[in-house]
Amino acid sequence: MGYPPPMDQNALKKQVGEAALKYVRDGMMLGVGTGSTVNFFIEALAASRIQLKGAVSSSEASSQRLRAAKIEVLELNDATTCDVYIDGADEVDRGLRMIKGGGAALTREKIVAAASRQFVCIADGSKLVDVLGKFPLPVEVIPMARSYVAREIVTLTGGQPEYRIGVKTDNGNVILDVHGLSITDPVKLETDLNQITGVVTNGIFARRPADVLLLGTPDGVKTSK
Ligand code: ABF
Repeated sequence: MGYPPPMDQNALKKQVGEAALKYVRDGMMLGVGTGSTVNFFIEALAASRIQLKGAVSSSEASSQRLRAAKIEVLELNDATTCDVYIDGADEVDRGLRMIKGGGAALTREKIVAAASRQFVCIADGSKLVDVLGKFPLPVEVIPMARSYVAREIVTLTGGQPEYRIGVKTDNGNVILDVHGLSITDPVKLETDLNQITGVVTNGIFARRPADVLLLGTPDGVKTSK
């Protein structure tokens, strides 16, 4: 084996989680997403001396971690807007459009992203793709509409929706993961899926893409804007 050993995925996530601190300043209202990369960011934030005005979180899991780090967590309705939103992705393309929702927090993530002035996406290099869709696309659905929405998704996309058994979102809904997509026009598919009655949100983040991507690679953090 060569030396130093190749960085594993967790080391790359940690690297970008720490790099994201550069976008955070004293007095900010910070939006915080969900997932293992964000957990590294929260860890770095907790160890920093940054004094936030407060944070808005996209999941109960992240809220707990923030509170454990003595960071005040506010409701978005009370915070109104966030200066910066830091979150991970399941896939991201070169136009900084993303698939998100592998952790089932897509609706709250999309709301906090929409209410934030700047979206900084943090991801390890394995998440960068030419065309979105290899990662099954999460769609949050009102429970009683599940099979109707699944049939409509097949007709609209030709993909195969799979019910994520045993998962309930923080909003009390269910998730369909759509397999077999090649998303060449993410803005259109994001819009079209939202027209199916019973869909709460879909995991394409293209209408509001990230503003900055911090990508963790063995050669260091690559920044795209
Ligand atoms: C969230 O966390 C999600 O939208 C996405 O599903 C996931 C990213 O995964 P991880 O950071 O754990 O690799 O941002």
